[in-house]
Amino acid sequence: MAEYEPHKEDRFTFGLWTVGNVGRDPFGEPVRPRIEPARIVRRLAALGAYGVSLHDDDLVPPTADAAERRGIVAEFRRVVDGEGMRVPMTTVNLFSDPVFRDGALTSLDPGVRRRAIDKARAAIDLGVELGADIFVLWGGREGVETDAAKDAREALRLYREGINALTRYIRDRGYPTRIALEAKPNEPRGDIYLPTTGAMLAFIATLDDPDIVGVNPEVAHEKMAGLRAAHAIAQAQDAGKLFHVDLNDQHPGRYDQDLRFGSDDLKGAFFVVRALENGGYQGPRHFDAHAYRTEDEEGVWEFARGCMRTYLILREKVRRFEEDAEIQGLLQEARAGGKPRNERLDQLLVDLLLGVR
Ligand code: GLT
Ligand code: MN
Ligand code: MN
Repeated sequence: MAEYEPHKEDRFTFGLWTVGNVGRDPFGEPVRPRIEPARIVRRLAALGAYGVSLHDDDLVPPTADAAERRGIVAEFRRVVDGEGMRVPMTTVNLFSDPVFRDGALTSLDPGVRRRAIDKARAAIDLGVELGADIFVLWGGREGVETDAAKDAREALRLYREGINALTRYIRDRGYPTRIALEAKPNEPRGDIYLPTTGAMLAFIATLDDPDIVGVNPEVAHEKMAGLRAAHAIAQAQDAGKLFHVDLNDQHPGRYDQDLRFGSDDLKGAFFVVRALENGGYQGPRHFDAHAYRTEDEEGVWEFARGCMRTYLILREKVRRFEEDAEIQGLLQEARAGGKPRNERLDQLLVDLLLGVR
């Protein structure tokens, strides 16, 4: 149906690493070839997306020298601009290089910490070159398998020093960049420090320059922790800290799945969309997910279309929820001190979502 066609003003973005995911998992090799960044930009533009995000290494191989880097970035910019696309966010890969295997910003080794900060600074520079004003920081390796190896308070102190070094860099350069911290409870580490959005929010208050640091809640990561993603988003909004969002899905209690948005839990996804749409969130609706490992490239674009389509359908359901006389009447009654009719309310929502209302 044409009414669920995405358009640029819907502000849908995808990481290069998401549609570019080759389907490798801990037990199996890639199942589809890498898609070149320029092709990703062109195909997503044709599907109605607003832009792309990227890790430093998704675009520029870590082995590239300065001249190669300049060429790659200039050519990428040409394609992005030519397609009327944007790069609102960049991030840094502080997890693939074996040097970061026991932490990057929280490594006990000062040389490793310096490398992590240098790499993050270069990724911030890259973002500024590409017009991004959000820098996501996901501390994938900032954790432990055994607390015998690191004291959690020392790790938090090191983490804070690292982020303080980055905000200083942003201020010194006069960049417009704001940092969005992304929480995840585990994987690839046994335990990752600051495992939830709520923990990140408390930590931000301890930084030197908290104004330019917020959060990037990810639906799947909150679900991995057994939590409700829409509540994490609400708390971030309440704190004025919802700088970015990662939309996807997850079967609770599993490994990190990064499933297509809304594919596991439509009701949970409905409340995520409602929080974003009603809460004044103006940033990108960013999908951090990937196609099933069964898929070839055609399946990847089917996946991308599905993420956006589901969001738009749910956005329409939100509008209907807010305009539904019976639903709103029951809410009014509750606010006026009437008895709760939560069973009725929830069934009305279920009817709405199942398309019979
Ligand atoms: C990685 C992770 C994501 C993060 C990305 C940004 S990388 O795919 O699982 O949740 O947002 O570093
Ligand atoms: Mn994830
Ligand atoms: Mn993410």
